[in-house]
Amino acid sequence: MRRIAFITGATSGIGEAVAQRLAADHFDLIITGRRGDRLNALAEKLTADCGVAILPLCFDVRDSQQVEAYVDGLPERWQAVDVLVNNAGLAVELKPVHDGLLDDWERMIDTNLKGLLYVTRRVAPYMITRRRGHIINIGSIAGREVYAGGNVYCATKYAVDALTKGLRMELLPYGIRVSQVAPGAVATSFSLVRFKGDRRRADNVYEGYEPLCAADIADVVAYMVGCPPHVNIADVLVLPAAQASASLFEKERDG
Ligand code: NDP
Ligand code: 8X3
Repeated sequence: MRRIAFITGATSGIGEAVAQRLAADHFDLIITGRRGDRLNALAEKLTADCGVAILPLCFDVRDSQQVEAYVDGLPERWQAVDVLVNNAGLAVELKPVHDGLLDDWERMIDTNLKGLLYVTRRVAPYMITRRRGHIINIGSIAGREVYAGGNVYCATKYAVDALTKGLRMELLPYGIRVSQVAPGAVATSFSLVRFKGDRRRADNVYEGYEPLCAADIADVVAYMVGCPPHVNIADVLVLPAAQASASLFEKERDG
C-alpha cells in the first residue's frame, strides 16, 4: 500500500515540485489548487510518469465550506493521509501599512493563515484516528525576520511559525509529526503574483544571484518525510547561498 500525501497549492512552484518529487518517491497524491486545468494536467503527467494514483481537488483554501466539503468528502481510500503539505500561499504587494490596500491584506491573511487552518482542521482528524501522520507547513524567512513593505505577509508567516509550534504540541499525543520548512528566495511565480503580473519587478527579485529553485525545497520535504518514524526534522531554514537575511543578498554588479 503506497503512502498518501495531500499537497495544497500544487498548480505551480514549490507545491508542484513537491508533488513531482513525492510521486517519484511512490506516494499517491491528493493535489489541490484553484486552477483545475493545471491540476488535471499535473495529475495526468504524474500518473503516466510515476504510475501513482492522483486525486486532483480544485478548491480555494480561503473558502472554509469548500475545504470542509472536499476534505470530509474524501473517498475512504483517500482518507488515510500520511503527509499534509500546507503550501498554498502568496504575498500581495510590497507597501507600507499606511499605504496598503485592505483587499491585499485580506488575500494574504485568508490564504496563508486561515486557509492553512481550515485545511489542517479537516485533515488532522484523519491522522488522529490512525495515530500517525506528518504535517509540513511551508513558512518563510519572512516568518523569522520582517522587512519594510513585508509587514502583513511577514505577519502571516510568523503566524505559520506559531501554528507549527502549537500543532506540534497538540498532536504529540497522537504520534503526528509537525514540521516547518522556511525558504528564502525561490524562483517561482511568487514575485509575479506579489507584483500583480508586473514581470519587470518580479524578475528583478531574482537578478544578479542564483535563487533557490522549487525542486530544492521539494528535496528538503522529501528528506523530512523519508526520515524514520522516531525522527522529526522540526524546522528548516533554507536559503540561497547568496542570501544571508531577508534583505541581504550578494548580487553581481554590472561593470
Ligand atoms: P507560486 O505562486 O508558484 O505557487 C503558489 C501556489 O499556491 C499555487 O499553486 C496556487 O494555486 C496556490 N494558492 C494560492 N492561493 C490559493 C488559494 N486561495 N487557494 C488554493 N490555492 C492557492 O508560489 P510558491 O510556490 O513560491 O509559493 C508556495 C509557498 O511558498 C507559499 O506559501 C509562499 O508563501 C511560500 N514561500 C515562497 C518563497 C519564494 O521565494 N517563492 C519563499 C518562502 C516561502 P492556484 O493559483 O491554482 O490556486
Ligand atoms: C518569500 C520570501 O523574502 O520575499 O516568503 O518574503 S520573501
